[in-house]
Amino acid sequence: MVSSVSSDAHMWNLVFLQLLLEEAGHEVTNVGVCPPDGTVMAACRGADRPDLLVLSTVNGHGRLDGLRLIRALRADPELAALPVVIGGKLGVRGSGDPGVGRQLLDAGFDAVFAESRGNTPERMVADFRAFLTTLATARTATPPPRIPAGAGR
Ligand code: B12
Repeated sequence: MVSSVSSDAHMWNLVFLQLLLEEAGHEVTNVGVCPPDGTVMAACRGADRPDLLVLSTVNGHGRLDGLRLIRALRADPELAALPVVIGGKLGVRGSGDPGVGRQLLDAGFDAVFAESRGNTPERMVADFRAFLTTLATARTATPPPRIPAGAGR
């Protein structure tokens, strides 16, 4: 699932990520721009629960919006373990604020892809693809749930 954050009206970053994920063979729901936190959370619940929530934001308020949303997600028992990443231009300086990534990871994101002078979009995308591979490997490596002795007889 791909989504923006509540303050962010930029759309092409979402379209870009949707196409990137679809080209890699994933089915993608695009929640769209400026979604209230509750809309993102509702989209992730129940039968529609995604394997991964990818947040993208470029207006510079990603740190604030991202922190608020990840805290709400991690505080919700149903969504606390959902894999969630965030990426884009996360600070108002465009080139990135030092420390933003660490703060977002500490708050509960599984990965942060922040554009900065040393981290070009090309490199972010390469890192994101590597993350997807790691996530898929971890999922297939997880042993199936153990069936209690005597069950199903
Ligand atoms: C088009 C545009 C707009 C349009 C958006 C229209 C629309 N429907 O999308 C409009 C006019 C509405 C707009 C408004 C604003 N904008 Co504007 N906008 C742009 C612009 C020119 C292009 C954005 C774009 O479409 N890029 C194409 C997409 C495909 O690329 P991208 O967004 O850069 O994303 C890439 C990477 O960041 C990365 N990526 C992004 N997300 C993620 C997530 C993950 C997980 C990964 C791995 C990678 C990744 O991958 C993408 C492809 O490489 C940029 C400047 C620029 N040249 O980038 C400014 C820009 C993003 N805007 C900016 C600003 C400040 C604003 C406003 C606040 C301006 C204002 N004062 O009103 C408002 C904010 C409105 C809001 N509520 O969000 C700034 C943000 C600065 C910052 N972060 O420090 C920019 C960078 C301009 C600038 N240089 O100052 N904007």
